[in-house]
Amino acid sequence: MILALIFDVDGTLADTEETHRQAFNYAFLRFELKWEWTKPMYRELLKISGGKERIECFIGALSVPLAEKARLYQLVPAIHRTKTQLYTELIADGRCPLRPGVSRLLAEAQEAGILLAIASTTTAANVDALLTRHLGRSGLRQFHTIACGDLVQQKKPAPDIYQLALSTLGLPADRCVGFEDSVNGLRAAKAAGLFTVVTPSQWTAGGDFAEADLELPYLGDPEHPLPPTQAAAVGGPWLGLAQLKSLHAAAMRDSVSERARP
Ligand code: XBP
Ligand code: MG
Repeated sequence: MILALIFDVDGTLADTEETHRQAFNYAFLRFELKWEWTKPMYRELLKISGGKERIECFIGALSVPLAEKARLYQLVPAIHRTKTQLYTELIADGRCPLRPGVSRLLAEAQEAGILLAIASTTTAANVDALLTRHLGRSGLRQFHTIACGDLVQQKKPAPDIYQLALSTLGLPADRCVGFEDSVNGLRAAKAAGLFTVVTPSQWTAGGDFAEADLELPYLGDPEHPLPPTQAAAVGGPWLGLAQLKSLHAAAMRDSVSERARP
């Protein structure tokens, strides 16, 4: 039985990382730093969860004197605040639509009285900007719990943000489903004990998603039906609540029989 759906944000609810990348580069310009994160560089940097941590990792790899590195490290919080301001302004114009099937599944869950939660590495301001833009002010209130950003020390792939979401929901992991787009996110959700659906984005496609309970190109809806192979695996043209419940129940039965095996 599923009592809550817990969604990652970036790459899962919407394909936002190109906008993050642009916001980082605009912020670097504002600080007169001659840094530009190209798409190939950003794909690599995305392996580091968290924008501040990503900037720090980038600084660590720069060939500059130690004193200059120390000066740059001091600037990271201010650079990241500027980046977040720029990102929320960019998101406000609707450039990052919700991915196919997200709105549909959120509505189905609400209709069925299933709780909704967020477990994201990004900041609360960024989550607000995206959800408000696409779901309106009431959109934020659809979510019982928004666990995000610096509410936890250890970011994904550590399970902390999912454990925070679960404890705030007051639900056990085996009654919840996680939705992710990245290997870091999948590892975090699985380490928290969640049945996890992965819908890789353009930035995370090709990752090792072997431990996912279900991997789909997107959740799907009448305008964007799943490809035949995935539709057959799911038991319908998109991942509806009924299909999800059936897949989750089968996985729970398997794990019970696995544990019972001598
Ligand atoms: C993805 C991340 C975030 C974003 C940038 O978060 O790792 O760091 O790339 O946002 P999610 P910040 O867990 O939602 O996939 O600069 O606010 O960190
Ligand atoms: Mg993500």
